[in-house]
Amino acid sequence: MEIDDIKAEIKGGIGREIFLYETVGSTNTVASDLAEKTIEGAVVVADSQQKGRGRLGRKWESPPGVNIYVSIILRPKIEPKEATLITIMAAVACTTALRRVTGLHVTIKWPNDLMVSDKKIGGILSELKTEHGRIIYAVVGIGINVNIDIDAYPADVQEIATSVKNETGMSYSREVVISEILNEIDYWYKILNGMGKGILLLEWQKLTSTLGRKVKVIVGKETFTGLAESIDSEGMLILRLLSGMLKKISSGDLTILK
Ligand code: BT5
Repeated sequence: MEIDDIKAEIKGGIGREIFLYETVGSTNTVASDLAEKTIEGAVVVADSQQKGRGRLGRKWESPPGVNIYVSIILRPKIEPKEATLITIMAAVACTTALRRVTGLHVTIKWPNDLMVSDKKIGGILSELKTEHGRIIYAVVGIGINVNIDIDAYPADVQEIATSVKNETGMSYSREVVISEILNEIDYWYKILNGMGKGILLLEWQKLTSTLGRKVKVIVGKETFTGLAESIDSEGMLILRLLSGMLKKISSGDLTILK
């Protein structure tokens, strides 16, 4: 990975500072450690991760030489209860960038999955530090399967995952994909921080494959089934339960039912 090839294409504040590592535990952990010592928009990139993380302590497969593992340090001017909007913002940015570079019909599965057809091509892990009810910083971690041959993953991940190479038959420059993502985040982050929450949510609705579908959402020990009607102004999913009642869900594991 060539840091100069990424930097040459950076247009705004996101990625003005880039920390590149051969390998780390998790780029999110490195970014959290740096967050209060560096500028907003600083980015951690690693070629591989030893302890790549998904949500709820799940493992993120992070082999070297083929994929994207980046974390971005932000200080969003939003309330902690709106934190899902950070993931919504990153998902819109990644989907737009991936569609443009690869031509693939990437869609967003609420809340944090990047999908091609019904396979996961990437995921987002947003983590927050809050104090006295305010966000001190947010770290947005992005993992994208670019040039990996999916057969190289364990069987359970092979079943649910895909990569840009698996879908297109071609290899792509990770530097190009990273710089496009960072430039899109620069664009959408300004909108989120400005008065543009409504614009962001509208764009998300255009790019999601979740709304209007019958879904199952697992939240801790509970499972809810219903129609995914909309997301609210905080990024919460609004589900029309079979009983006809509405249920707001702030995060969970969502499966689209046939
Ligand atoms: C996610 O979690 O999808 C968030 C993934 C975020 C990864 C990035 S990489 C850079 C940064 N540093 C980190 O340590 N993390 C972030 P979740 O929705 O919980 O999905 C996790 C599940 O996805 C796992 O339990 C597997 O089933 C599956 N999975 C694991 N590795 C995968 C991969 N490489 N591609 C697709 N699916 C994968």
